[in-house]
Amino acid sequence: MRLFAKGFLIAAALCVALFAVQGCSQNPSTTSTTSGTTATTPASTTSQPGKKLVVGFSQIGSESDWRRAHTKNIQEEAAKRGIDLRFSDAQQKQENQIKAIKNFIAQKVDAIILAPVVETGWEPVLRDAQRAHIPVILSDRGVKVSDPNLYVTLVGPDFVEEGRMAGNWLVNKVGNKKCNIVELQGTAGSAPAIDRKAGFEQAIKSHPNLKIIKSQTGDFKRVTGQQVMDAFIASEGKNINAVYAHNDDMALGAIQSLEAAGIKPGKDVLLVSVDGVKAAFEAMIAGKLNATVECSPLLGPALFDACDKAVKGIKQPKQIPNKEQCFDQSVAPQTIGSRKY
Ligand code: GZL
Repeated sequence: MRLFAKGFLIAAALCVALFAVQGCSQNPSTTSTTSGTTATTPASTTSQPGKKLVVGFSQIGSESDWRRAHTKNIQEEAAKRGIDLRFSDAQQKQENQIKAIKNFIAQKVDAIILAPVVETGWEPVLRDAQRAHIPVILSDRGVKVSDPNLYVTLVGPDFVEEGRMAGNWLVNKVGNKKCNIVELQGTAGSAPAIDRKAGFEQAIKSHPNLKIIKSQTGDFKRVTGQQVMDAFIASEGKNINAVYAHNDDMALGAIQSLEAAGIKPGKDVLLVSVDGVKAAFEAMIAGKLNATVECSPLLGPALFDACDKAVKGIKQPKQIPNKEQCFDQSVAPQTIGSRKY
């Protein structure tokens, strides 16, 4: 019996020792090689034929639901395509975007996507990219440059048309009634703020009963939109008949401000905005927002198609716009289910 016990103990000890060795080499990230040494390889190695596209993306920030949806869509699309995306969030500061672009050039990326916070001040850094033979694709906002060859194309909408659609909706809604409008502008100097203002003014120009009585930037942010609306109510009070907000986030801030002042948004004061984010549809269903003009942030596929073509030297149009439409309370309930951002 004693001999058996001894043998059993030795066998058990051998099993433990063997398991310990095996346990280490069973580590999923370690594979044993014929020479007996172990080569550590990452758990999911990708051995893609050819080179991965490396794209630097200078994003403005995360100031709105639209911007956050835009970032998410681009990151997801890059992952789907196996693109090495170098992402930089500029916190809405142009100097941070310029620094990011210089870093992308130093990293010798294949292409740069730039969502420019404002229209001007890009010439020098775009020339740096041109000298480095790195194509620049603009996302959602345009730039003012002396040489249009400093960027390949703009994947983005017609902001003037978006402003016109918002203005036309309000013109049709108020008919001949007096309509004093307060305007919450987007980021000062940005293409959407400049062009959405221009388009809206074009639409109301021939309707003297509609008048913009106050206009100020809310920087595309909900909190700032609320603060500016507080100031508008303090100075204009019941004289306000409508709010035109350059994006839904500021409109939602204005709604909070109106409610705090005991004014019924969507009823006592009409509200029309731009973007078409889900929260805007929820506000329309609640009767607090009257209309929103769509401006899709889901630009990832078109942006990376443009990058692919740019690195292959395929000629592209200077702008690749989206198809957009205006949604109001009458269609919000049956539309919200299909919204993708
Ligand atoms: C429009 C985009 C604007 C959105 C805002 O393409 O640049 O910036 O309308 C966002 O919500 O902040």
